[in-house]
Amino acid sequence: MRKKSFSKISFLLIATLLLWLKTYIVYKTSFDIKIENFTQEFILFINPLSFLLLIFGVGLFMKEKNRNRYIFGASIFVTVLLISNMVFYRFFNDFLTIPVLFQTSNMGDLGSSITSLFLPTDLLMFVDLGILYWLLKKPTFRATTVLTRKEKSAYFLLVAAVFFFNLGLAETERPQLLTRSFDREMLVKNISVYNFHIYDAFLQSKTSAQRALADSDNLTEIENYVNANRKVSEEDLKGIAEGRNVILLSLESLQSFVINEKLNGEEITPYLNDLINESYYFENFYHQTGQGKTSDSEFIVDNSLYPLGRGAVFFTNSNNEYHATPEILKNYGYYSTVFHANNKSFWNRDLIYQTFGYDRFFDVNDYEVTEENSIGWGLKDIDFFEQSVQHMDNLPQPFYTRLITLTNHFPFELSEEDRFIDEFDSNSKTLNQYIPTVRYMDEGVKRFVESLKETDVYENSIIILYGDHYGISENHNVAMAKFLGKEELTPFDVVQLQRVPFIVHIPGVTDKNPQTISKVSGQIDIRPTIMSLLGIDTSEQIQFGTDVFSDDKLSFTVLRDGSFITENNVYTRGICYDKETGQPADQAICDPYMEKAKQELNYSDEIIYGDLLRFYQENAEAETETEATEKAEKNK
Ligand code: GP9
Ligand code: MN
Repeated sequence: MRKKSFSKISFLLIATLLLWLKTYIVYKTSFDIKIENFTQEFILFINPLSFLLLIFGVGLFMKEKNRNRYIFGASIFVTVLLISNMVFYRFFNDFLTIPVLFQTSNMGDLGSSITSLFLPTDLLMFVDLGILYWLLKKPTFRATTVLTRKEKSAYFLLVAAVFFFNLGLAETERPQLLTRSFDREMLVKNISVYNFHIYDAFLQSKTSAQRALADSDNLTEIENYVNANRKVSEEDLKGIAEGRNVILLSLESLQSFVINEKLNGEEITPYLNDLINESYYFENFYHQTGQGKTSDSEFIVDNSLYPLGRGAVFFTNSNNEYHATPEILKNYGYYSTVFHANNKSFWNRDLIYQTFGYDRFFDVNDYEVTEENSIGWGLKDIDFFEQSVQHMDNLPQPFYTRLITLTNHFPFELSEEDRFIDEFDSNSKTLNQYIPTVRYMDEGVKRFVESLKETDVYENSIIILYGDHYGISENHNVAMAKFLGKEELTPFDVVQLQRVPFIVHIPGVTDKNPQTISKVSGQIDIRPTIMSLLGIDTSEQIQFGTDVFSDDKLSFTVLRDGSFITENNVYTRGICYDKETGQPADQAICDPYMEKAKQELNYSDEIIYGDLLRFYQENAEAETETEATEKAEKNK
């Protein structure tokens, strides 16, 4: 655009500049956004620009007189949005979302203190508006001429260019930013607080529409399906752990191929191998996560529903009605917590844990995190476990808790002093480094269980360990083939690599009679198994899994991409494989399970998209309130 064009929009440009600087100053002074390098700082700096140019640019379609007034009005709007986030952040250490605005419990906390959250320095937020108002009155800035069509097109092309430049840069820093790794801080850091609100509004309207179209009839059919597939047989272990604490260890990126495996003569998971000899170990257990990775595994474990095929359900449907394990266990006197030394808003955990009925989330702020005890994603596992045990000692019992490890996370970084085993030697740095970080996590688990044994918690608990999802993606198939001593990996091998360890350790029970169980199962079965061990009847709950100790449990599980595994076969990418040979088998063998696999995923999706559990009648519960209260009394 030529000089003349610029003078036509000088008021717009000044407004943009002022709001841009103001936003950046707010970023640096009011929010705690972690910056790791210069590129990230640069992204943070430029990210408000595209939105500001866009919102002010709407004014270019207005008549001369209205244009600058509109821009001034928009500046007020943007300022109010910014102040709202500042004030909200002061209290919750988080950014505003639409669901949160309607979450009464959150707002109740704010309540009367809202006025005290304003600081005198907040008045500085209006300084630029004062300047703009003054300029608005000045004849020099009066927008007298309209922009030509060409000039307008050039303007919006420039806005788009700025936006895509920003997004492109952000994607290199944080791949799959919008679909996979979701964290509000990460989004604000990369695409600006404003574009984050647009994204939030878009998702909100999508879920609202899907919810509005659903009714209770949709649930009846699903209930019939779930009831028809329910296994009701009594089995030995039912109620064996009644009243005990439940300690779940979510082991980051741990796959089964490292279990009982050696590198250069050294065991990769020496402690887990020992623990397996005192536990029930499931060698054909699969993760069922999608894009939501760790959060998806948490969702499955707490609900026995499948995660979504796209996006992370923790984020897309956090306001749904669920009947998660903490909520059910509350009736039995249980106190529920999660321990995870990361940002509480990562994967929207802070909000969805409330929805699930957790009593307490020990997030990064509950831990002593220093330069020395951190690596990669944050607090090292050994320190995490050490500090968690201290918190755990003070929990009211019985409790239901999950500890989520972090060190064995891509890119699998480790400091020299924590390397207890060699790296693997292949063309994949990822797989090479994975081995020592797995070994380190194994050491963390060992110390955790050992220090637990020193408290009175151990004897009165059951410990359940599982891998949350794969750690080595298909991009490393060549290196993986080398590790497994195979020529190359077929789709069959890739499915078999989705096996993650599942270990059930019941002190006083499994140490006397350890077992390795080959039946096919998956994360979806964890909740029904826990409930059965605790002797809690969930026969009226809508869940897709089955107690793995039930004799009637089918040797079958379905992965989120529609692949499924049976006793003798693996079905993936349209081919039915024979497990024994790894070769394609007659399609007809897989046929009987095809419909079931599809139906399970579809029904689960329907429940989530339609928020169908809100229609579910809890009064049909098998155990009456009084029975539950009696048990709760006994558990105390
Ligand atoms: C983040 C941790 C890792 O808090 O759970 O998440 P992931 O990337 O594995 O889903
Ligand atoms: Mn994970």
